[in-house]
Amino acid sequence: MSLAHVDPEIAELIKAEERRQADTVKLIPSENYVSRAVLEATGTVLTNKYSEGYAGKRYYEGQQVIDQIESIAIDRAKSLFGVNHANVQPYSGSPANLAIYLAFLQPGDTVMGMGLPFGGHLTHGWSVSATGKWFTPVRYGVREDTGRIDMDEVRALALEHRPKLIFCGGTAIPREIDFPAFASIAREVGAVLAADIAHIAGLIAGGAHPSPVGHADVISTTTHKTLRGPRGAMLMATSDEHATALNKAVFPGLQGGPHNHTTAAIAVALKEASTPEFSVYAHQVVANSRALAEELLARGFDLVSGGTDNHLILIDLTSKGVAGKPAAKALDRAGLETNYNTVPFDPRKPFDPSGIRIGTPSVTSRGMGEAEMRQIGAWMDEVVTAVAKDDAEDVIARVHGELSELTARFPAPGLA
Ligand code: DSN
Repeated sequence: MSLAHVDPEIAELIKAEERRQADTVKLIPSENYVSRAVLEATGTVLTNKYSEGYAGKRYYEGQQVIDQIESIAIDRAKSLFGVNHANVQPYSGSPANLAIYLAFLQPGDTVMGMGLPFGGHLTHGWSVSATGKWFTPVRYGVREDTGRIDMDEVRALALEHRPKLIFCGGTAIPREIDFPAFASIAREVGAVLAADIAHIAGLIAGGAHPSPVGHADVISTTTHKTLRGPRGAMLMATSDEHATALNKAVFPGLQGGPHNHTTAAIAVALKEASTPEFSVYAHQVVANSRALAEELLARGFDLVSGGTDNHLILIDLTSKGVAGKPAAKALDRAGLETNYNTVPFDPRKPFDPSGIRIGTPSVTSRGMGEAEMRQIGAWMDEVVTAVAKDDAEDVIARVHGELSELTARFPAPGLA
């Protein structure tokens, strides 16, 4: 029986979310629209199957098909990113990063990562995360004058604290990551270097950002951001030794049965990401991000680091006289979906910070280009300026109306 028949309430809510996603200009930089093919693979009978272990060495029978699917996903990951080993089983980014700790550290060992308020991730040793509670965290940030990572500071901290593991990458970094510089520091102090490329995996796959391969010892990524796959993650390595440690950490160290429906959808997404069209997409994501940043700068917005090299823009709204949360809420009501976000050296609290974080993966998946980015920048300015004057209702209603014409012109992939 169909979903609509068995559970009309949930079926209707899923339809409502489809409509919401279609009618919204999605600017959250960690989100995207997957293709119809990825969606199809996700909703399959593969969800019925247990397959703890790895291809050829499972703890359940009936793996004739699952082994093939997982092997195809692994081969595609290896070929796309140019690595010798890939594990496609991590349930998502945080479990993938936890596996890195289990593979290479003992409780209490020192980990160095970018502080959360500067653009790092919770799992890079932030205090509220298990990684900050069970390990000894050391944090680097960005320079207050440039908004960029200071590699001299990273090196000095590494020499002082001798971490066993160093993370580079994060969740709110608008600039290119200098993988060779991180690798040189990690080698100097004998640390494992983990590149968390969750945000930029699609840009790397498409040749629009330098790759950490040849520099980082291990690479972790989610599969659902710029890579445009299902919600899932992968771990990659070049050396056999690192790969063996990661595999043991994922299973049996942290996880049970892999989510085979997700593995199949990851395989499909990796196939899509190896096409010339995806490379064009990845470069357009960056071109759109730059165009949007230019429009915002021209309209007096204060961008952390002064701009962007990738898919992401971090805006400090202090100079506009409004905090991140009311701005994000007003923008959402106008149909512009963003997330409020801490900015470096933010005097405000994380749940009511000074900034918003935006990005162009989703709007680029809809086929929008630089002209549309300039229009989006103009709408953002109108809404934020009106919120600052506490007089936003008419502007929100007007922008929402104008924006409907844009979303109708650029249908979202995967949606009806
Ligand atoms: N929650 C993700 C993001 O939005 O960047 C990171 O895990």
